[in-house]
Amino acid sequence: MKSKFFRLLCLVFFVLTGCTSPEPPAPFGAVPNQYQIEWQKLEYYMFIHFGPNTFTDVEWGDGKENPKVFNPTALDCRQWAATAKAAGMKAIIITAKHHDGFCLWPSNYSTHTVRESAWKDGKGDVLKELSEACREYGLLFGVYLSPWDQNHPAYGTPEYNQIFSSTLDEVLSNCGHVFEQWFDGANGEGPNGKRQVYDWDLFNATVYRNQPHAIIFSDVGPGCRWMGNERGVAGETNWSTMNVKGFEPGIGAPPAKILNEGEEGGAAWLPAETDVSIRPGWFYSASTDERVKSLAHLVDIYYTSVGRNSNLLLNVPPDRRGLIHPNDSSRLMEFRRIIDETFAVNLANSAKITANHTRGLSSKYGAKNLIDGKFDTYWTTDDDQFSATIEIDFGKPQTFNRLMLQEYIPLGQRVKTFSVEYFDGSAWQHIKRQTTIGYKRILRFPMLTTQKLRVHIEESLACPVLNGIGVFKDTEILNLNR
Ligand code: FUL
Repeated sequence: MKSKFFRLLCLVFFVLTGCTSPEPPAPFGAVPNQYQIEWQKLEYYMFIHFGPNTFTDVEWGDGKENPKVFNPTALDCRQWAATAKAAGMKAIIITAKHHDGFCLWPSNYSTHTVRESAWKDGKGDVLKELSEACREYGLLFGVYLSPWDQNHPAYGTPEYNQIFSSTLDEVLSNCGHVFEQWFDGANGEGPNGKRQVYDWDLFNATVYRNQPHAIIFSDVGPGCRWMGNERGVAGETNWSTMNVKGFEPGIGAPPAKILNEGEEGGAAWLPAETDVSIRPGWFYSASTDERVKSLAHLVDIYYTSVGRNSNLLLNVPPDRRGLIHPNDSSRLMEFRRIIDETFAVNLANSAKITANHTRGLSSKYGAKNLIDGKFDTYWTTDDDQFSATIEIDFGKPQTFNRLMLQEYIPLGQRVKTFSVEYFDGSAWQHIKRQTTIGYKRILRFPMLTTQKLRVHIEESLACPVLNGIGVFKDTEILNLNR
């Protein structure tokens, strides 16, 4: 009785004072599905290129190689998983079948597989071992399969599309949960000199039939998109939206600039994934043992991928023993240390954070949500407010050189341009003007000491919705202050 009365009183109070929170903003444009949101949060994971090429020192085998060359002497997928985990990665994607057609599992649809190899007397199955190792280490498991197959006799005939679809069925029904299906769009000639007309609708349908939640990677998705180069450099402007109508993976793909930058207002939600190798090639070669990317280069790639609204798929190719070489693993550990140290302390967390516009003046949408560490709470403005300023007052001078911003992507990507300023004691000084934020944007600038920082959202396609802000000082170990 008492509580009923209390509730009534509250209602009267809210109606009289108009204190009820306004509705959240409506989603804007193309938005991610639940699985694309979860995928985006992975941020950083491992690519593994492994197969006959590892043993023949080529990047593209021609499908005529003797399958017996595949013979790792100490293959240990648990070592790969342990390395990925220790590097801070969340998943592993492996080349189950590369352009040479060789299958890392004993496929019923090919005679060019581990079964025909010398490894474990033909009784081995790399996919089984790796998917189990990923489960053991709490990593997600994904597969790369190239439709281009230089070994299969049916390649180049309509029959091959069915064979490739059955091959997908086999892999995707045998390895437990597969978080990502990586489709290489390459389309060269097969053993009979013919190219294949790929049936992408059939391939995608096969993936979804087996793994309804998988993110399908290709030049045009439908889950995520190739970012347009293999150097690890996503566009400074990077929309997670793109128009895919009329395009196909491979030769029919959109121009590299569009893949790199996405398209403002694009009809599909198609976030970028950055694939890049830690070595000059995708496959292991002893000749590149001393050419593992430098720590500074890897850190730079982190900022030009994860820091530019893209996931990072970093290739770490196992050697002929079937182990990740110490030159690669030690570099990964150094890399993780730098990233962990840089982002350990968010100076904004202990600051006073305010905004000149807040939706319905409601604390539910207040600027404090930017530093509460929660994904689903955000700061936003009224529907007709497309620009706003967020101010961070540290209360005392702080020294930093990184700023992280995050948009709440379940409601779409909105911010088009923004600028950043700091207070030098008497006036506001310009630091940077930039385009697009997306799931995560990290700006680098010369170290500065100031008590106040502000971010102007200058142009947004709809009212801005941000759920995170971070201010960091990078570790000075590397002197990467740029
Ligand atoms: C490309 C392939 O041709 C390369 O060998 C590599 O697998 C890369 C990730 O994709 O299309």
